Amino acid sequence: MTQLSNFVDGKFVDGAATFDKISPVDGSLVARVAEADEGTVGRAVTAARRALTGPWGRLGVPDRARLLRKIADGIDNRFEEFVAAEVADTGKPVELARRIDVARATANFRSFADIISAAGLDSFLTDLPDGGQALNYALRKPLGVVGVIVPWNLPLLLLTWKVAPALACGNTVVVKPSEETPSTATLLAEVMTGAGVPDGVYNVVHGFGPGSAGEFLTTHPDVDGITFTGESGTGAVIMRAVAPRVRPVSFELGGKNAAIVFADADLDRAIDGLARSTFTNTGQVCLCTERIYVQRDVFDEVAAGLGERARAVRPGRPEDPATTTGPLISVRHREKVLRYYRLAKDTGAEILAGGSIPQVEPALQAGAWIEPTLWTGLGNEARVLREEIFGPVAALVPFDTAEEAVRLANDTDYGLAAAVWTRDLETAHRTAAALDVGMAWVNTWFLRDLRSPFGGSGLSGIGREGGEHSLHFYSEPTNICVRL
Ligand code: NAD
Ligand code: 6OD
Repeated sequence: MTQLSNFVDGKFVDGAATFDKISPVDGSLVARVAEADEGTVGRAVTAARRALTGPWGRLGVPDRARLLRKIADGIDNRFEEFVAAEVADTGKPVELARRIDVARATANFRSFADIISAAGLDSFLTDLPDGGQALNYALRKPLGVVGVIVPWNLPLLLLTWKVAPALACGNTVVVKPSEETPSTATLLAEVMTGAGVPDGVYNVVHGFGPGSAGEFLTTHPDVDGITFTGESGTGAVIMRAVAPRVRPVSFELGGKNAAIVFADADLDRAIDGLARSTFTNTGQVCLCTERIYVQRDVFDEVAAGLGERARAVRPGRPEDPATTTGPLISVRHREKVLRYYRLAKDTGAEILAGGSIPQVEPALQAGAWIEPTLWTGLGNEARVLREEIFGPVAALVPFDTAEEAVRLANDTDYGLAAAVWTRDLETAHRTAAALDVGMAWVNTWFLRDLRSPFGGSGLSGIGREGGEHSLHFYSEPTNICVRL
């Protein structure tokens, strides 16, 4: 059985208490994890503060970029170990972990090495009323000690999406991975050491939220900013925790994402895209579609095609090449998703596919398996169309005009992502621009250029990360004005 420790000031340290990480595949024990108490979190923050003024603080951009590339190489050298650790924690198919989670982790480090190397800063030559001039130029300074709190759905991808730009800008980090996925953040500590990242720059504290490492980190007086990905409700709690010290936050929160399918769309392509956007990672991606608005003329065709795709999803062991879906992250999360399945039925939904727990081999029955599910017959007033479920599930609703589709899609408290399926160029651009979301796709889903802004509005978050947008959060410019 694997034992996982906290990582503080370049050393692995245990805590007074431990907790068990349970496999969502079969209910077995994956790891016993050292929980960081308040003292351990405090020591991690102190180490991170000290490291800011040590050798790390004296590195210039080219040296930091070189280190980021070495970290990416270090992950690549142990690629299959990272895949195995991510799969053990989440139960996702091995192929998915290879193609998305671990591949994106290395891409995050390499791309932020490039982005910081190319980043400029403002400078202005100002003409003064007396005929003189002043030179204004801005310097980029790190924010300082950054608390990084991440969820369990794409653990290493989301962690490196924040740690890479934070280090690129010269910060030090204290990372709190999800209690459900402690493994890859811990493995990354070994890679950091191997790459030559100085002690105290990357620290990991394990534990839960309230009364545990999450709360100790967000309430610590010496943390300069918090970057958080997780539920909107947790974001609100963290906002209150940092408010007395007026610390900056970057929040990537929940979604209730819509897809709009126009009658002129390439329907095979749209159905394929909808199946991916609804069922990928067992629906546990913040960008997943949970509301599908379909133009009335093609509603039956799309419903039939997507229903077929839902029934074709194959649950099974992550390493089996025939497996196309893993379980949910935990039996506890499955209880939440099943509550929504029951609620939809009680609200009068027609069940197009799924709705319950699938048949799996006896050895997997203690796992968190769930059927991909589709509903019709409900409108936006139903709770299952308003609240984030975070499972492989969507409701299909018909519409007649483009205006109605946009109104329905925007009728939500969330504002993260949406997808538009159409062959008509004007419809595509007009609809995408009218959607109140941080990210809209046309005839695709999940495609990302790491330089583009990522984030949402409303309950979906505060701020944008990605490319230069990340640099804005992870650095503090100082403007210097020189009278010439
Ligand atoms: P969560 O909010 O329960 O937990 C996320 C992290 O916060 C975990 O590490 C957890 O231990 C910690 N945490 C919980 N309570 C805390 C507290 N009071 N103080 C400090 N830390 C605390 O979310 P989850 O269930 O792990 O992840 C699923 C959620 O994440 C979904 O809502 C999903 O939409 C969202 N998500 C959003 C994005 C995005 O980019 N917008 C990406 C992935 C996931
Ligand atoms: O692609 C990304 O960078 C990103 N942040 C994806 C988030 C997925 C949410 O679950």
